[in-house]
Amino acid sequence: MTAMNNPQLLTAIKEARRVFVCTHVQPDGDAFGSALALYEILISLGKEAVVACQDPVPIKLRYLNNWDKVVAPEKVTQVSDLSIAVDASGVNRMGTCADVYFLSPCTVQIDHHTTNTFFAKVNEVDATAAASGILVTRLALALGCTVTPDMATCLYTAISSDTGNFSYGNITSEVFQQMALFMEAGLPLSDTARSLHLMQSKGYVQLLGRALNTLRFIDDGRISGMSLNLKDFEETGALREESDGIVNEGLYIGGVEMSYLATETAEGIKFSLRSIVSRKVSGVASFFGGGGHAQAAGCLIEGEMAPALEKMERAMIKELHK
Ligand SMILES: [Mn+2]
Repeated sequence: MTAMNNPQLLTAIKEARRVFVCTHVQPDGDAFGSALALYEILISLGKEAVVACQDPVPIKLRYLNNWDKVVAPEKVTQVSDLSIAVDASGVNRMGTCADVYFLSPCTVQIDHHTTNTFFAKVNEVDATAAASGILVTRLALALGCTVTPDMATCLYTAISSDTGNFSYGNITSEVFQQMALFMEAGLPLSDTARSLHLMQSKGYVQLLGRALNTLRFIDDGRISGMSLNLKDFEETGALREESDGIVNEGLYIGGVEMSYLATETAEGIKFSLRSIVSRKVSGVASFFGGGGHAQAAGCLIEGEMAPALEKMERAMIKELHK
């Protein structure tokens, strides 16, 4: 199995006494799965560690061990010898964690986004990796850490989240080699898979109902779109994070190659974009100043819903006919 080959990073960890770990805003399974696995690795090595995120841990991910130890960056008062960012492609993705991150004399990052800006002193960036969790597992192997059941649960969550439960085009044999390691470590697979992939909150199902009522097909059904307004959140009491994943429902329809979910926010209309493997939405997202992966990306378009939808649909049609 591949271990991490980055002497600078391994030395930085070995020499550090106290480590600040942070991840990106609007955190997902890869963000917290990777960050909390890293936290446990550092603790097992006898380090002091703190995990921070600008945004709270999504309710869905509160089965991860130590999720309740995650703090907001403004609560971090002590300066660490080392800062490690995971799954954050750029400084802006860290949000308010960036203020604390750069206080440390040494900065490291572990990430797999093609759009990474190499903002740290030591950059462990591998865009061929399906998840940051893959890189954290490689790190655990390089450090000779014993993978515990809790660590395996975090790392499985990271990798399963970013691979669409092992179904996207970014899968390699390494993914399954690591999965074998997690199973040997005692990963409670079916319980974790149920929490991560099958269970939905009431808020999600209520928002899904409202989003489906707006479902529209564009370009002979090759593109699908849905939208949610502020009142959908107000009237259901659903949280913003509970709309995560709704965009996938639009993609899993016969004939659809790309989908979007438009969500009204105070800043403008937020778009989540998805595509099947033979199509790309990363270009559409970056056209509007956003970013992400080839098949899963996002961006914000300022202004009202109707003109934003029009702009997005035009850009998606253009992408489809390239
Ligand atoms: Mn990721």
